[in-house]
Amino acid sequence: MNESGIEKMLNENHIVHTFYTVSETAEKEPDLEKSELFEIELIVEGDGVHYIDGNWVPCKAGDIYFVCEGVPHRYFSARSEEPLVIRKLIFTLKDWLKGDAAVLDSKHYCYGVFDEGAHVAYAMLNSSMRERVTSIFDAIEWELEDKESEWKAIVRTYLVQLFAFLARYLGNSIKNAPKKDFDAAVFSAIRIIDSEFMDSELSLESISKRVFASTSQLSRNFKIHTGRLFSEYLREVRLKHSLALLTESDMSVENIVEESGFRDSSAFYRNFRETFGMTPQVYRQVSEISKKSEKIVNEREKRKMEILNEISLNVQNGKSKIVKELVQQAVDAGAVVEEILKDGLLAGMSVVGEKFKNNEVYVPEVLVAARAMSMGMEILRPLLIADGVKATGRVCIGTVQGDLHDIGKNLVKMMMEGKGLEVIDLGTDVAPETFVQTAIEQDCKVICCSALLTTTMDVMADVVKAAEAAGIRDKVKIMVGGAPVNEEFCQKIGADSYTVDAASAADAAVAFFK
Ligand code: B1M
Repeated sequence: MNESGIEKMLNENHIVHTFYTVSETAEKEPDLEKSELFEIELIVEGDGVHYIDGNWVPCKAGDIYFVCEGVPHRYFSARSEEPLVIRKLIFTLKDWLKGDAAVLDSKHYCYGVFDEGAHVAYAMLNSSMRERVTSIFDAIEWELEDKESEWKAIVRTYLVQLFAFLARYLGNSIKNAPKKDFDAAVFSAIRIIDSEFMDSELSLESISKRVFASTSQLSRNFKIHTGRLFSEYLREVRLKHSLALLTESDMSVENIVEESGFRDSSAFYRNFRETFGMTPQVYRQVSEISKKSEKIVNEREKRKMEILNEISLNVQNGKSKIVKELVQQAVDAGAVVEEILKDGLLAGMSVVGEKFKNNEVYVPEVLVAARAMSMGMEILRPLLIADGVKATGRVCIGTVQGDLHDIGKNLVKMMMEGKGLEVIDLGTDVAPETFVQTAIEQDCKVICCSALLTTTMDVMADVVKAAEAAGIRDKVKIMVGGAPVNEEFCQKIGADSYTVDAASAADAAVAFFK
């Protein structure tokens, strides 16, 4: 075989896939001399059974198999919905052995297994071994991606490494594997039931014969491995299928009985009623009603999302009046305040912010957007303020000196009021002394400072200093927040609390009064 042949073969056949046989591979690669062909297969995911040379061997992720050409073999997944994933490398031993990289020791190990006439050797790997094998496979794959120079020697080296590494674990040849494994019989029985349940003749007897087990063995092991009786499992599969037909088709009950493999209608009705506590007809009616109400809920949810999206768009376009109406509509459609804020108003504002940063919009557009957002927030205000909540404490809040951003500050204020706090709003551009003076005069236990500019956030440090200078530092808690502020900054300036958003600011303030 020439070099490009091997390259082609390795390249095309080194794939991750499920259920394949060597013979099929050989047919797909007519260039290869069949007797030269070998495979290494690593089970990457899943568990099930490997049927090889007349033997059933349970297999699981981490197992590795060497197989020579002409040995038909097949993998069965333990669960039909989770296929086994097998990484497979096909190569010719003859060609590989020709090169000097093929260290004799490792060659012997391979031959040893094949020469015994067992056709196959397998090694069970623990997780650390499995990791190594996987990494070797990865390395091979990686090498093949960029196979400019010396690729063949490198691939050989990896194979030698792999064989040398596995050699210690090759003791378990297939000859030592149990001839009939009852786990495998159970797995096979499950597969048969899953795919042939509509055959009303399917029974413990008929399946036992097919999986080479006696009825008592299969029945006992079925219970051990699945926790259920064979008959229970078969019944469940049939009922599951009938349920799907009842709810997803308009097939008559008589036809469903037939399609699901039940022997007759009375058996179906009896099983159905025992399991679901009602007749199939009633079940169908109930499911139609619940489908309808689900549809209504979905439509309502869809409409709600549409409104939130419209709110966002109208904030971006600065349409205050429309935003106000839409926020009311969102409330009426059952959206909660947090949703309206986050997915509607704030979503729109953050698009504006992004465009502002990129000079796609300018101050006037941002201002109208901000106004639209504030109008929307007005509708939410009464919803945030719980009825009859008595004020549990007094705080003062403001945006620091030099800073005119007040939307975030207003949101914090609203949330705090919603939690029953009395909030004195000092507005924007607030001097440090004003915060402190207000706290003294109005007996506020918490001072809340908001800042949106990196150039104004340092004013917060002045607020802390002013509180110290006025001798009230140990009597007030100072809370800071706003986009450029973070926990580290809070600690650096000696403030008491940083919170990332308005809701957590309100929680933190309430906690100070407990
Ligand atoms: Co100005 N602005 N802005 N702006 N503006 C920002 C902040 C900016 C990030 C835009 C950008 O470049 N992407 C940028 C700051 C850059 C920086 O310093 N790193 C910026 C700039 C540069 C400016 C000017 C300098 C622009 C100029 O004139 N060249 C100028 C400065 C004016 C001044 O203050 N002296 C300016 C002006 C304006 C407008 C007047 C046009 C308008 C403000 C209108 C108003 O507030 N009434 C405006 C707006 C609207 C923005 C953006 C687009 C939106 C801010 C906002 O309201 N967000 C903003 C970009 C952006 O953030 N994406 C931007 C929604 C609000 C709910 O969020 O305030 O962060 P926020 O509040 C959050 C949290 O931070 C937290 O809770 C809220 C969420 O629940 N939070 C606290 C806030 N305070 C808290 C206090 C707490 C706890 C949590 O405890 C006490």
